[in-house]
Amino acid sequence: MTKKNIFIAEPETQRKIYTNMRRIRAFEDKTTELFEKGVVKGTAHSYKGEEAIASSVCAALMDGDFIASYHRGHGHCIAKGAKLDRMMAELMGRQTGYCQGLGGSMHIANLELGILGANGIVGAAMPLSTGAALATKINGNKNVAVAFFGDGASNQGVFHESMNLAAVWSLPVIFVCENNQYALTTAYRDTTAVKQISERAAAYGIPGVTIDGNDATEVYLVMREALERARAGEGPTLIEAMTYRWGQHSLRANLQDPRPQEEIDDWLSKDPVTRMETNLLSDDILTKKDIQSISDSVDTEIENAVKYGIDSEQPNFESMIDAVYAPHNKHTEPSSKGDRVLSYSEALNEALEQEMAKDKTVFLMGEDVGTTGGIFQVSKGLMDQFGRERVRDTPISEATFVGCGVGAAIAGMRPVVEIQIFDFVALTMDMLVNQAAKFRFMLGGNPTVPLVVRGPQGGGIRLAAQHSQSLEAWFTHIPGLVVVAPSTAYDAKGLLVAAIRDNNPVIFLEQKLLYLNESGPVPEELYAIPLGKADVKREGKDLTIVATSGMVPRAIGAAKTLEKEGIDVEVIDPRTLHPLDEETIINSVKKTNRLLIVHEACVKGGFGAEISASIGDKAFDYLDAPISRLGAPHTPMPYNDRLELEVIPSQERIIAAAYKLL
Ligand SMILES: Cc1ncc(C[n+]2csc(CCOP(=O)(O)OP(=O)(O)O)c2C)c(N)n1
Ligand SMILES: [Mg+2]
Repeated sequence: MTKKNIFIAEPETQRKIYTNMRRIRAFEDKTTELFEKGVVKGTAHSYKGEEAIASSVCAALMDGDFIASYHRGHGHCIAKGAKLDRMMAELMGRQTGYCQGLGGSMHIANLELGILGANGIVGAAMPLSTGAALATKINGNKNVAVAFFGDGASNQGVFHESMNLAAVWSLPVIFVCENNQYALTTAYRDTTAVKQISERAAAYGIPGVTIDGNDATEVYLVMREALERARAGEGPTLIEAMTYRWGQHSLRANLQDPRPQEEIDDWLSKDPVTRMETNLLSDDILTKKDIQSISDSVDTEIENAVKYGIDSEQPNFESMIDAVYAPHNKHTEPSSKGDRVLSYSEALNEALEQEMAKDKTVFLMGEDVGTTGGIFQVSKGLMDQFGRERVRDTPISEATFVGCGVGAAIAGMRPVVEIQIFDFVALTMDMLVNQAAKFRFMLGGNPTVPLVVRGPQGGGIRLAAQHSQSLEAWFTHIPGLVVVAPSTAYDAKGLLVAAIRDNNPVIFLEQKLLYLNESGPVPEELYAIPLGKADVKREGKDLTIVATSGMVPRAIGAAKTLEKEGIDVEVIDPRTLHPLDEETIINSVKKTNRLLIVHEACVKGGFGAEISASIGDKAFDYLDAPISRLGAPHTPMPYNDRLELEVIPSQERIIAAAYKLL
């Protein structure tokens, strides 16, 4: 792409850009002052010196376009339309702030303004914007998404993965790298092999351009050209805007600033605000009087914003708790399961098919899910039925295609993303733990992230240590995530439908042996099972076994054997691990007075510890024996089949553990 100077920004647009630059500058100056006085706490990253980029990029956008921002995000938020009073209130941690005091400076954003969050995780804006761009593409509207990020972020894997994904799918996303030449204290020349970051675009077959980020007009014109391409369906552009931050990395500045004074002085002389002002005066777009009146109005706005923040209420504990999860839908189960039998995979497939037919916002992506239906065939036939737009084979880049799912969910879709084998989730933990789980909370409790991330976990088919883990405990520990693990075909369908309809990110875990061995009655009708409702798979009065996922059929098998010995076992499948139906377990323990918990994951730090502690707290008086846990020893999954059988709890070991309690 060439720098095209044939368009001239409309005077109105230039005035708007200039005014926003002044508002950002004044906001940053005031924030620094308030930080030094201890009124703004924690940390904040000043955008002073970089104002031209946000102001011009956002001035080129239209209604419905998205941006994603990062830790240096005040300027992006202001340029995208935020009010300074609610921003100040947020920086002061107040209830009236854009994030109700839950986000603060690093996360200041507002979804109603089309801001997909401001990220404290360097580089995360890129997959999120790519996802929002995918949402606009699937919806067929002409909106775009912009990712703002620094030079440091361009060394993250998600930078490369996002450019590749956006390029292969021709997504309307614009990557705006604000190259202020330092990442904290490290110069980009020392971390970046190419001379200019824009050169990297060539590797993904997209246009890349380096521009003067302190020249507001140039930023605007180049952005407009990139937008034209994006809106015409021609895909992403990488814009590298060279700039400089005037202050230290953050207001908390606890590291020495390594930048040479001559370099700082040189860049101070390239002040983007003064340059724009000079241009507007010489082009007769603004008079000195206009500039004075802009100054006066910005001063008043800042003064009012500070007063608004100081006068605002502190947030309260209850509204903080409400911000963690969107309310779950209420569902009722069918009165009868009928007599049509489906396998576990077929039941999941039917859930996807019926929800996709019913709701146009549901779409699928993952490795090999389209052409072949995934390695366990869960999405078999769905690409033929719903087309390539809604069933997408992804590159092997978990961090980015899951992040793309998060971005699409924030932007209004209901993505279902498959992790081919759940061990690979380790590559995308940031997107689940720091992004999906925290987005609603950090933005003050209004946005929703209706995302399902599903796939096979566990052992039993000799795939060894990196393809066999049971990782549910990782996710139950994270506030903001729902964790579901169905054990029957009936539950698989009803819970997947509930997961898709839920407004929270759901981790949906399918034990591999269940695909192969489980089948059972599944109603043809579309139904959803309430999240947080356990199922008593078998009633009994002598002992309660709480079993999860692949352990449920084994626990039922053990119960049948014990029945022959006159021992009456109740088997409970929680079905959802968060929210957990403690009540059903407590009621059972009140009846049987004995509790055995069985899961496939390692016992140590496993989810059984949580159930055990909770029942110990709430039903201790009803227990006639210590609570017992059965799971894997503290070892990765071995390849050898005899050893694999020893690691995964068998029916025989469940029986032995039951006898110990009786
Ligand atoms: C994944 C991650 N690694 C490290 C950090 C700590 N950190 C915060 S900002 C920063 C430098 C980022 O540099 P750059 O992307 O160039 O943005 P800039 O601060 O210069 O605007 C670092 C290392 C982080 N927040 N997230
Ligand atoms: Mg930087």
